[in-house]
Amino acid sequence: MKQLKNMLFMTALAILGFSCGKKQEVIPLDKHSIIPIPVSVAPEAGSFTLSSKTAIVLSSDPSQLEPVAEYLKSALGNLTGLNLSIGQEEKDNSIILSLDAGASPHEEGYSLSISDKKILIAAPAPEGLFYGIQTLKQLVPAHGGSSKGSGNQFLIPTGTVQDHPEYAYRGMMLDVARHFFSVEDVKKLIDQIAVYKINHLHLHLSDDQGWRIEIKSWPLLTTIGGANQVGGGEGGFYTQEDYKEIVRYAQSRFITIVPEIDMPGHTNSALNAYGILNPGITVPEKTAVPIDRKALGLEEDPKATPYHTGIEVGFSTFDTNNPVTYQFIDDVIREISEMTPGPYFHIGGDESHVTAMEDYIPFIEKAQAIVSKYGKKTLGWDEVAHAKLLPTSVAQYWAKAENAILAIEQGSQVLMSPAVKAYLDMQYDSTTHLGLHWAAYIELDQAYNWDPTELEAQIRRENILGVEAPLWTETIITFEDIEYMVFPRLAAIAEIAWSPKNARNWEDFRRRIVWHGQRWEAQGKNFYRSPKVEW
Ligand code: TNX
Repeated sequence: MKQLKNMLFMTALAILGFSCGKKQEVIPLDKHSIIPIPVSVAPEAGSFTLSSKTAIVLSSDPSQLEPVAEYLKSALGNLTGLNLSIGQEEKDNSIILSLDAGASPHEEGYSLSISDKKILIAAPAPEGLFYGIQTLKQLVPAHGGSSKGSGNQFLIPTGTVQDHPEYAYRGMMLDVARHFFSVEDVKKLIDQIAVYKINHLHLHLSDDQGWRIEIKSWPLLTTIGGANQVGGGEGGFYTQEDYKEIVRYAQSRFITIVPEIDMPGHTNSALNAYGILNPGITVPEKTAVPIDRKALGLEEDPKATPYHTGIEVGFSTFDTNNPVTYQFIDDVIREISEMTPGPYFHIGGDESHVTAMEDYIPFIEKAQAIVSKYGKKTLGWDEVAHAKLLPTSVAQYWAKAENAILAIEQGSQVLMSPAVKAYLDMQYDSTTHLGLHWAAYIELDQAYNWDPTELEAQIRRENILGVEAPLWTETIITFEDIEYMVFPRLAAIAEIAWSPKNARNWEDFRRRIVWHGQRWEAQGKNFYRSPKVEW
């Protein structure tokens, strides 16, 4: 009923807008629904008219500005149906993009100034312009899809926004190992999370059930190790070309790909392919499926393990005492690092329950040294803090605060992903048809109402690199499943990562998210209508 009323109201508004042209209602800038909430917003009385006459103007080095200008053009086109021109000549009714070192003291910051005659987005670097564009998109009164405008006029409130992120690392993780997701799905997700100024996408590329990235020097990893998933089935993998395509696409949205190869545990898919890496582990009998190597024209490999089609964890490990294991991880880390422009390589390191601690520690230290050798910094789940970490290494806090504190005592920073708050695979409540609940049920208010600096006295602001929300995919099969678990919670986590603590407020977030729900609905996104929100 409420939805019907809303629809009638919106239709009435739209008719009013179309027939009266300029008399459309403008929501003033201080009543905005911007997520993540900006550092400062100063409204003015008035509006800018976005129409087919609006031009996008590049006011500094066009080679640096063109890609963001093209993004802006296509984003505004999708929302409104307008086809804006891009040029270098400034006139009335322009959206000006300007690289300007003075626009913000922060390297990722931006300023957005909207007057009756022009919109100026200025930033010291292209990523700042991109973030300014995300903010501007949220001020456009059209949602795309069925709520696209029809070549008319769109009024944007005047005023200024000054903004920059709280944390340098604002991330999401997608587990493509339990279930595989196509390059197209990953690109769609990249577009959706870029809206919320997320700048890292961590890909969990290997686990017991599947190996998802081509390694040229160990080809069976994908032909054998990639051909399985939770529940059994064909699995899948990225060729190196696919991976490079994902990296390039992410770069165009100012998102850094963080590749993870989980080790020494969570490695059954590598042991499916190469028995030589196996110290003698087996797969839980209930979920083991034998592999027919003959059918693939391969020799028998008695030490190779069967597929694991279940979701139990902690039973697998590499043979940490065999030199071949280190040749193997050297090749894997080298090949992936060569394709990865970002600074991090994630070595996993979680839940290695069958690796003795005296084997685990030197293994992590050797893996860390190989990551350094290939020019990357090590990221690892919080257990890696048992080893001697380099100061450049980062521990990802998911389970144990004492591990995070161990890392901090060694001079490392931590990435905050507390499972009880930030895990996107946790059910919203006991009725959620997807997800797990071993850590908690996480409703939208619980995903929002926490701060990384308030969990433990010893984890202080300066120890925190940023925040990441992981999506494990034991129960997640389709892209619609991803959307359901990610939205709206990722918007909450993104605000924790971007916005200053004192600007955040649940009641206000709860109001602002409604507008996002309308846009998601117009775009056909399968999001969770949390009962905590009056959608
Ligand atoms: C724990 S979180 C895991 C994953 C599972 C996840 C399910 C972490 C570092 N390890 O292997 O997928 O729980 O919620």
